[in-house]
Amino acid sequence: MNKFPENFLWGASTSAYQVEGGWNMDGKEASVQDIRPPFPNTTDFKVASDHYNQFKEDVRLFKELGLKAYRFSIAWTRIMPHGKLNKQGIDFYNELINELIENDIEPIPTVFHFDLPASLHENGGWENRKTIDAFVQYCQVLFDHFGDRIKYWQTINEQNMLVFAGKVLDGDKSSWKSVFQKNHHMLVAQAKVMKIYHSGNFSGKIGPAPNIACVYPKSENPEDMLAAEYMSALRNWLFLDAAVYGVYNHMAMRILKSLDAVPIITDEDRQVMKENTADFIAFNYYNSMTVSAPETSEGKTDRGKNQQSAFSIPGFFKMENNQHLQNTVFSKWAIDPVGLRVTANQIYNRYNLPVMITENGLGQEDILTVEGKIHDDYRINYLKAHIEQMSLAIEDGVEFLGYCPWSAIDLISTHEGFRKRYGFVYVNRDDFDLKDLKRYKKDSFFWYKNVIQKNGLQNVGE
Ligand code: BGP
Repeated sequence: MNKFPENFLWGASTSAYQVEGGWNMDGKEASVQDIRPPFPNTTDFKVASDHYNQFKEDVRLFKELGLKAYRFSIAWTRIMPHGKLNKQGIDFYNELINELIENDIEPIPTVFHFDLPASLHENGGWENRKTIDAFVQYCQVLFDHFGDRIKYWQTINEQNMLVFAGKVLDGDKSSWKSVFQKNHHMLVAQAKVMKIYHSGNFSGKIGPAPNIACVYPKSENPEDMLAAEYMSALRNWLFLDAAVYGVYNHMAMRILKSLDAVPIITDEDRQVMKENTADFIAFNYYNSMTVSAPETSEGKTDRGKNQQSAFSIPGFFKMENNQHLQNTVFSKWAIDPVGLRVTANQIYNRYNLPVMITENGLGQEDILTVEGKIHDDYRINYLKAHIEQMSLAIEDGVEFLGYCPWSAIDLISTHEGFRKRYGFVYVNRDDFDLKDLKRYKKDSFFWYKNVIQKNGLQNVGE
């Protein structure tokens, strides 16, 4: 059980708005996350884990954990507040990147993770084509300032979930028609950014970071299989086919037609997408989906409840529970480590590009004992089972670059507050009491450190 390449990037993940805090410090503009009301019984993102102020201490902990990579996101609102370059924003990420490199940790940035600048949002956000230009301009600044040190860039985090679960992720409740137009603009923006990256003098790779989940048919009924293929086309392949082949997936397009949601696509858009494609695929994996064929093509369509929940499209597929799988405590997401192996193989089959897992993890409430310990064996079990399946996928032949579970340190969940924790490092605060924000190492910290040291699970002794 030790099938990991020598240079495998054992890492961990965060995103800017969920971990940094400092929401209006040093010239930062508010993002959509800062201006929306918090969910009931949760906190806002204004302080988060205070990583903006404590990043040096955090990187020291990441070093102690043995991380070979740290996947984080850059806040657009720090770099280009109101469209103007902000030196303090550049300085912050320069310092973070340099600190990581000095500690032998590969910095793996995502350029956009759910935190659109409020000023762009007020001008129509992604529905406005001008946001494409703003994004390209912002990314050019990133490449110019950090491109000399970055080997792996990710464009947009979970673009597919912004489409299907926007209500929860960035407050977007718009119609299918409008959301697929936004989606199209993001795809064009991504292609343009890959273009400027590839035409610059950079030696790194760039790729998308969608949330990909294999979809099972509820039964062996061929109609259920067809339903699963439709959901996969819409939820998964639409986004990766666009990023890797530069085209719209035909089955997804069939669904968009039936939803009256086909976007306006210009000839120039088609060309830029076709000519500028990804070098590798980062993907987030938390769970799998199960669907059946709907009895009727009538009924209400709804965008997903949250990013890991299934959804139904009348006439194409209907969400189902999978009786073979257990669910997480929060949100009842199906826990499916084998699904990770299936998903990784499906991606590699279709695209034949190296892959990296940029999120995978278990959100649960943790208890800090009086001795300052956190016994999170549930998290260890979850991660261990997924790492096992990843090693089997590598044995199958999938070219894996790395694994960055969510999350390096406790941070705020997208919609379930601070009490839903994912980190290897505990942050001492609650939803409404900031306490001392002190860091504690969880049991999973010591366990993962051992996995990294051994380059896999062999001899770890669990
Ligand atoms: C992914 C997002 C992350 C993260 C994670 C866990 O979809 O990319 O930002 O939050 O899900 O989800 P949650 O925070 O809802 O528990």
